[in-house]
Amino acid sequence: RDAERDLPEALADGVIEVWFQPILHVPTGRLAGLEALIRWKHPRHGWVPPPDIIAAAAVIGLSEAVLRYILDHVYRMKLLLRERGLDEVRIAMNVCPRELTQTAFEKLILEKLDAFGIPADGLEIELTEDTALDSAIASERLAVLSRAGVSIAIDDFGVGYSSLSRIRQLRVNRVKIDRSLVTGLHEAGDKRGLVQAVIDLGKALSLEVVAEGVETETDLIALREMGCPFAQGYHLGRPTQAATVLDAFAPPF
Ligand code: G
Ligand code: G
Ligand code: MN
Ligand code: NA
Repeated sequence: RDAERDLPEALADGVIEVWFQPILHVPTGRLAGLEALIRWKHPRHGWVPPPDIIAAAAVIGLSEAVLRYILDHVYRMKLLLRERGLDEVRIAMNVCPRELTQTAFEKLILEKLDAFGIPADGLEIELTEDTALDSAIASERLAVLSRAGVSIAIDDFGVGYSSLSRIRQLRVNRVKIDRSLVTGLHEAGDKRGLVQAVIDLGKALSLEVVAEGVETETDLIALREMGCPFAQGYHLGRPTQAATVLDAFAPPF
């Protein structure tokens, strides 16, 4: 496939970008975090879906190179946030099961945290699927990161396989409620019950809860009433380039 053939050059030329989407603290509306999302606009085929980029990298043996690339962008953004007094804004990056088992990703992450002088709790790992977390090697690697202080989040929570015992075993700090349960929340009674249950679960287990897929003000108001601590979605900010996010949330003074 073209994506595979053109990936090395796209990495070398910096054509691949890392964009960021804001995560807001619901009670105050303040910026609490950013989710890093890889973006590649191929000159002929247009936007390449992120999972295809990750899969292409694995096929041609560039998984580690892509991970390093994303980490460099994430850590550079952390430094920019620090310059603007936003040290407490945590950056989350997505990690899929294959990355967990096939690359020495915990070493890479910790090495680079050190090199950039960034505290481990400034970074979060979003586990995009939990299927491979059965593997001992994946949980051991996550445990290494967790012990170092890196935050662990379960993505797409509520539609996957994550059990409560798994959450404890993996030392999860945060759950992100899947957007299919959140979008249109105000008009659907059943969704509201599920979302409220996760919010309450978070309080009971000291887990941070993020509602994803907040697309309207009415959904945001409903979440605020329900006591949801964090939210993310197009209504609060779309994924954009680093400079755009900084202009919106951390303007120079
Ligand atoms: O950003 P977008 O909506 O196109 O993302 C589609 C999917 O790709 C999401 O599930 C997201 O978690 C995943 N994704 C985005 N960026 C990355 C990345 O850098 N690494 C991994 N493993 N997945 C990513
Ligand atoms: O699977 P994951 O949650 O990592 O997917 C993240 C992707 O979801 C982001 O890259 C973004 O493109 C998409 N996304 C973020 N907010 C919204 C939203 O409010 N609505 C929709 N439809 N997609 C969103
Ligand atoms: Mn995610
Ligand atoms: Na998600």
